[in-house]
Amino acid sequence: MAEIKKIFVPDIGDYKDVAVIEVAIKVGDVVKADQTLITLETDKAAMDVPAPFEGMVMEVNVKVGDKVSEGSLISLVQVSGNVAQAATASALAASPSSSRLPSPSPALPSKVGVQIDTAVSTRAVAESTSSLTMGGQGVAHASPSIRRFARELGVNLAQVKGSGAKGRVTKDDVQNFVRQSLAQPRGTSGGNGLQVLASPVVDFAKFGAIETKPLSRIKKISGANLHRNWVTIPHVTQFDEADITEMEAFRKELNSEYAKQKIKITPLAFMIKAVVVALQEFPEFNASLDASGENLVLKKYFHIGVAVDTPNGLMVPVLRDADKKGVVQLAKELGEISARARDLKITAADMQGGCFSISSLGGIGGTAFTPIINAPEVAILGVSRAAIKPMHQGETFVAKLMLPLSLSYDHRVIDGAAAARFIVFLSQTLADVRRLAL
Ligand code: CAO
Repeated sequence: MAEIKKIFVPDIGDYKDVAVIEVAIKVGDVVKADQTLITLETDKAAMDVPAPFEGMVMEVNVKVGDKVSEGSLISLVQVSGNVAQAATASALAASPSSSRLPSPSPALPSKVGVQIDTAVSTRAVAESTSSLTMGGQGVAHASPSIRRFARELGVNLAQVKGSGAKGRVTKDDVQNFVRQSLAQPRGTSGGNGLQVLASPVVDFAKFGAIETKPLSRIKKISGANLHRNWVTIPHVTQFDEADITEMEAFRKELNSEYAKQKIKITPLAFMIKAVVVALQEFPEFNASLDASGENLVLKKYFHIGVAVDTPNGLMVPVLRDADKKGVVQLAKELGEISARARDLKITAADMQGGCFSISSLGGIGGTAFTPIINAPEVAILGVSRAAIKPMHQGETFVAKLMLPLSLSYDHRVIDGAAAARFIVFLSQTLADVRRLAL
């Protein structure tokens, strides 16, 4: 024998038109006595309205955002057989005109739901009032204050394991849940296939002697930026070699000429100038994505960042208006700004406003590397050590000084073909320094 009963909003004190902030049931759910049906929120507190008896939900008559008062209809619930007798014996006795319906299949609840009796409502309301102050959501049971606390922290209580009486979620449970979530590696995200394993925690001392040294402040800051850029920008690196045989001869001439002025002209000064010429030819490399990620901001100025290796870590000061300066002036400024970076005399402003960065490891060695883009820039040039190589020319091999270039670019903005054109243009410019004057 089954019976359809109405559940109304019980006595909620002096409150009227209270907002429904959560609906924890749907048609077809089997709810247990005391299980939360809905949560109401006044300006002072959140209140759960629990089911006064066990049964199957036939209709849900409220939705999130509705305003309800005492007596508003929440749901129609079918109470069947022994459950009804045990849970609501007195309600049945007081409702002689209750509809007695055959047990519906879950697929037909709405059909059955229209044949209800209004006379049971008062008793249902009275029963639900008794346990109004405590409630639960699905398997998560928690007091209104804990539910509010969890809501404020954005915690879905259904994911929190309760350690209190009868599995109720406590404040500690919510706090522990938040702690554990924060301890997860950054960048972890569910549902999009990108799952990052937590780094293994190893007791290195088990394997031999160790010493722990804190990272420098600069390393911590640059590390966080490098990590963000590495995981958020789809990088591709394009390689090439530039024939700088002539450039090197010219550089040496200039170098001896300016030695008395204590200006050291390294290949990097030529590189800065050549990069500016290439940026003028390919404006999408002198650009950034805007905050929406849907527009490219093209810059009409040419500020070039240069990675400087300092004892405290990597810094990238910016040489401004490189298009308006000659190679000698750029060499002079490069010497000054890298010295200031090494002496930690550089300011935050010195490192802002860059359009494109160059990272030169040519003074140290190596044949190629894959530099990380300095966001919000869209490309970076890595320079490795020049070496003399036999290059095929006409019918023979000729010794040439070849400079390895590595161009990393943001593939969201720059196509592979454009990157190849950029680096070929750059190589040609370096191979014929007269082009720097164009
Ligand atoms: N091929 C061959 N020789 C090169 C060269 C190259 N690509 N680049 C520089 N050299 C030579 C210079 O001519 C100089 O030779 P001399 O002492 O005989 O005159 C020597 O190498 C040292 O140059 P330098 O490193 O002092 O000067 P620079 O202008 O090339 O670089 C600076 C300046 C500040 C960029 C550099 O000192 C530096 O810090 N480089 C490291 C950048 C870095 O860490 N990048 C990695 C970032 S990503 O992790």
